[in-house]
Amino acid sequence: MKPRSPSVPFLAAALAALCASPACAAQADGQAPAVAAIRVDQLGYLPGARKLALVEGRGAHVFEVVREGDGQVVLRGELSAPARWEPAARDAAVADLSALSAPGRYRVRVEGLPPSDPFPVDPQAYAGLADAALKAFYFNRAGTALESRHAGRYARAAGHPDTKVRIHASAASASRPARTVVAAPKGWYDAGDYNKYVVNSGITTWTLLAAWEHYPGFFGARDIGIPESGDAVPDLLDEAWWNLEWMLSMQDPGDGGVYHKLTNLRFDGTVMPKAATQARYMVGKGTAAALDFAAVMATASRVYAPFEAHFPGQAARMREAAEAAWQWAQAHPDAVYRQPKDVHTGAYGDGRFEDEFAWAAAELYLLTGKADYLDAFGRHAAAPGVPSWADVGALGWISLAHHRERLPDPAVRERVEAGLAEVSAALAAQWRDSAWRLAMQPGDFVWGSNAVALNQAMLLLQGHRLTQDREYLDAAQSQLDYVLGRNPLGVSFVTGQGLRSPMHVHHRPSQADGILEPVPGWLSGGPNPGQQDAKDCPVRYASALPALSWLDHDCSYASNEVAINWNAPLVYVAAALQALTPP
Ligand code: G3I
Ligand code: 9MR
Repeated sequence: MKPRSPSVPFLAAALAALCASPACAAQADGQAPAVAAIRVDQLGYLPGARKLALVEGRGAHVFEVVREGDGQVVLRGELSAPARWEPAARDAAVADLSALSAPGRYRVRVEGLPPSDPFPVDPQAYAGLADAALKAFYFNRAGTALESRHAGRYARAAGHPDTKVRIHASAASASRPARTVVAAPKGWYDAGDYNKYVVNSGITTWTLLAAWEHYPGFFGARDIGIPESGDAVPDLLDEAWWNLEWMLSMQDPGDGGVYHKLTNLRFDGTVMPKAATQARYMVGKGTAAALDFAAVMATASRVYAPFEAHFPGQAARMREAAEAAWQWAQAHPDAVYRQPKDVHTGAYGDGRFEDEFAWAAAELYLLTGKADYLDAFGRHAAAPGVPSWADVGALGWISLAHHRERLPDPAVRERVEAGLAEVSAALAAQWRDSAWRLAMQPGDFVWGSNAVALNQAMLLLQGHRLTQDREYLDAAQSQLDYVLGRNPLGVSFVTGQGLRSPMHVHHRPSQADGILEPVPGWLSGGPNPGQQDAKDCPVRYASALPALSWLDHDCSYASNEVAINWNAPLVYVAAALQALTPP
């Protein structure tokens, strides 16, 4: 066990003792007293960005921005009228600092409140964040040692070779009966646990490939220090390839079906990968896994085709794999994954497949140009919504919009553009109307809520890319600001990034490696009033309110775990803002 830094409940108690000033107000849920503060993005802002700070409480009318070092006031302005933000039951006013564009370090000051944290204005404000968030995937590579020249003090021995994986009874087929031994090495560990799940890998890998497709100028120039850095391929594609190779081995060559997951029967203890030696199984086969696999392989076949010299034969291999999985899904359109009685790891169970059909159809159309696939998209697609592992419909819309010149006629093109524009406009309206300037609604604070904020940002960015409307970019910026400290907890939710970041994420390597600081670059799941882990936690959450229900304790898998599908939109959004914000 590593020593604990002050956890949220501890801080709350310490702050309660100070709670005599006008800046201090009892919180509506009566549990934790709150000290009002000025909340900023702890990583700062790009010079040309819309820069919003949040001033908690009522009573203040004006703000000023002071330069660190010489104490010069460089900007003065009026605050918006304070309004209630229900997810935290707090009042807040907005300070618009956008006129501040000279690189430097600043603080916001408002009478009656402590000055804000210092924050930079920096033309590279999020480049290091995008690198760290992508490097986190390397740190979660299964089946390989992490060498100190790439992993620094987080170097570790290899674990989970996955060269002898048993077919579980739930996944048995004629050519691969139960207990057959197969190999499926590599891939990324899903999260704080050491299992590998096709459904969650699907949206994750696609989101990284989309980041590359949309912002090649940004990613083409990055060196994140992985073993493949310096080869002829961008690091992002090298990193994603580690997972694609594993995914390919999740397909049953006998019938084209795809195993749902490669897993232990029970979660590992809190140990390093090498010490986690339970038997591994291929569990289940289902429609969601097959279609997510088909969509990712079709996307990857398209994306890796220009790198044929480096990955000979792989684009063709992935195309065949994608079409075989699609065929399997046609024959098994409602194979719901059901967790077998003896399996206790993550379920990623989903009973509705229209979104998976639509997504796979869109990617297969873009790859093959076959009209049947576009017809299938038309039949299955519903209006796009904020993506999550269980709702992948929007991903197909985004790919079609990016490649809209390949759509056969203007009517289809218009439908795709209008669908994305509509959801972006709805999210922008939520952002505009929110006291916290955040599209998040109370119901969005679910398990992995920080990724909901970032997936909303990803959709807003599609609106911006389609219409060039500046408001969508500004709204996406606000979503990232929220994750990086402009939130009522005052925490930058990415390990190692910002002034106060999570120290006790639910992530087995971070818990077991004996190093005080967690593995860097990981997004904490975020506030989740579901508190499904309360029974496993020795300390209580400080608040039940949606935006405050977060625990920086390694017990908290429901609010403070890390996961690949949450980090992928962080990579996407950090890179997008870096690439799209005008200077
Ligand atoms: O489907 C219902 C929906 O109808 C309802 O409105 C909503 C209200 O909260 O709940 C929805 O179900 C939720 C489900 O996710 C789908 O979003 C459950 O409450 C919620 O408990 C469930 O959480 C999932 C969690 O596993 C538990 O199964 C998370 O989304 C998912 O990210 C998380 O994933 C785990 C893996 O299983 C194992 N590896 C770590 C990973 C991250 O924690
Ligand atoms: O460590 C597990 C984490 O990765 C999962 O997201 C979570 C929910 O499925 O479960 C965690 O494992 C816990 C288990 O569900 C209940 N007993 C305690 C385990 C970890 O502390």
